[in-house]
Amino acid sequence: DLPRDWWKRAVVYQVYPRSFADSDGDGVGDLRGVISRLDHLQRLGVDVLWLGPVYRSPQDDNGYDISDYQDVDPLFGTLADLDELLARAHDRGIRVVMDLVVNHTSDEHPWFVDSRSSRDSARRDWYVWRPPRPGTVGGEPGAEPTNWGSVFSGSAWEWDEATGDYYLHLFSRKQPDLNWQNPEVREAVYAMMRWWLDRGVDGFRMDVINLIDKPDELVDAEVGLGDLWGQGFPMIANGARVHDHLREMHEQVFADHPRAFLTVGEMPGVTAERAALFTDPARREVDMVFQFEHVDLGSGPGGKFDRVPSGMPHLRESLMRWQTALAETGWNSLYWNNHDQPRAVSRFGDDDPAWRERSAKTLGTVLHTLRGTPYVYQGEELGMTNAPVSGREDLRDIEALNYLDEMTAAGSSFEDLLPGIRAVGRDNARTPVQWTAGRHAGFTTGEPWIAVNPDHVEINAEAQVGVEGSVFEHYRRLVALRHDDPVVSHGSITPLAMDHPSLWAFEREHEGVRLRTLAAFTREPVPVPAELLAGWRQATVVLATSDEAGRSLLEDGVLPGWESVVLRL
Ligand code: TEU
Repeated sequence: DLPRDWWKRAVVYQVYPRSFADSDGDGVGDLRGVISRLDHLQRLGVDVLWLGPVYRSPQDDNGYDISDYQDVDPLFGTLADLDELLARAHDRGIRVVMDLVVNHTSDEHPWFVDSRSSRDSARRDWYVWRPPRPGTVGGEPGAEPTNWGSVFSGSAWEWDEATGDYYLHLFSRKQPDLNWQNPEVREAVYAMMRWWLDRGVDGFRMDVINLIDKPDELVDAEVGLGDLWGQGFPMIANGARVHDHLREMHEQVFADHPRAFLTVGEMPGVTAERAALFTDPARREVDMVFQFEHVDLGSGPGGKFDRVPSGMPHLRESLMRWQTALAETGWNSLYWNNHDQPRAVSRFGDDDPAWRERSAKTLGTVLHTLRGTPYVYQGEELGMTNAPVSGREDLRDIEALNYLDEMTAAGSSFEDLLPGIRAVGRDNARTPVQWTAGRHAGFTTGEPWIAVNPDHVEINAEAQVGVEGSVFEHYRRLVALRHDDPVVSHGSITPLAMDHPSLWAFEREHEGVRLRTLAAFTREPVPVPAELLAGWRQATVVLATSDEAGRSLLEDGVLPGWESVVLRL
């Protein structure tokens, strides 16, 4: 029998199926590919596999546009393959959490097809329909019910000529937003969730779940300087009724179930104060949330592709504030990257070949010794880097492609837009997992749907698994440490030296056991302030990025560049 909060000792591994492993040579990763690589996850020691969307989908947004919640897309395999994945993962003690994408469906989902068929459709109210702005002609520019832009460029409203109304789509026009105020919608979603739990699924990662509460009145948003559209997102995110819906979902889906689950809500724009409410166990909403504060650092006034400088102190300030805010009530999820974010080592570390391994390991050290449940995104455990994008033809992601088209139409040049795309484009993390140094990195025998990173000849699983000193072996130790040492899973957290420009340090404590993490976020050796080592010279080195780093810290009080050490007293 699992304790309800079993995930406090767990590490989650995120699989983005399209880019993980291809079993049939069509160039797209699939479920049998995932099954064939379960050894890798077991070797790493992770407890949970979060499987990105494999449901039936037109793939407008790589499966985040679902046309059948209760079937597998042929691109990825069959329901029988999924059942087998569940069984094989469970055999190895790995639980499986599925993506739950219910803020929106595909426009090809039968619910939407029905909804758009007529104003009198029984499902008309399942989506967010509005008439053209008063005094305008529907379908013409400016007639949209509000001035909101979609996350993927263009208006957030699509004109439906047949019925004369607009429907809301915060993401692509093939991702119409569901109306969660309609109880039938909620019932249908809960029934679908129960169906998956009965099939053996161990929980859900809930896509943009804090966007489900649309205000009753939708009004124009302020348009930023140089922006083409108003920002509807902040007007919608984190509505008060999200709490009600999540509580109802918990009651209807999870509460009376004999098994224990993991639920994590993806919540752009959530504050630490609200997250403490969402994750307060007494409120029975979700176990943890994915917050966006630390990955939104570096976004300028023009949005995510408009980059402004942001260094380690910013990142540390943000994450440590979240550590403190959720110290008493609630729980943090911890992540450096995922399928929407650039690669951790390229963004927060230093992917120059001379520093790549050290900084990748140091990022792992910090994340995995913080308080919360760590998530490893596929390839992060190998220190995979950003994709080398040089032309439009290298891109696959709807967000980047639409943005390029919209901005170039408005007069920007491709060359001016490229640095932003290179820095934070989502394709960075979507290149295939690098299994070997061989052809297409061992990902597929066919032509991959997106180019394999040429650095696979250096960075790949074969070169690292079981090899002392590799990024993989370091991650393996970090995962084991969380399982073995209650101070890592349950200890309190105290930030240290918060004004230091390049040293990230903190202490954990549990039942008299103390752990200190010291990490250098720079190429230069970092002399550690004496007070941080006072009383710690006799400490045990639990883990370090190299033997030399541990020795240098305890004997000379210096951390070599980009190295990190975890001490125990
Ligand atoms: O992402 C939600 C989200 O708001 C952002 O991460 C967004 O995708 C983008 O990166 C903003 O620049 C989730 C999924 O993780 C993402 O893959 C989907 O495209 C999106 O929802 C829609 O379902």
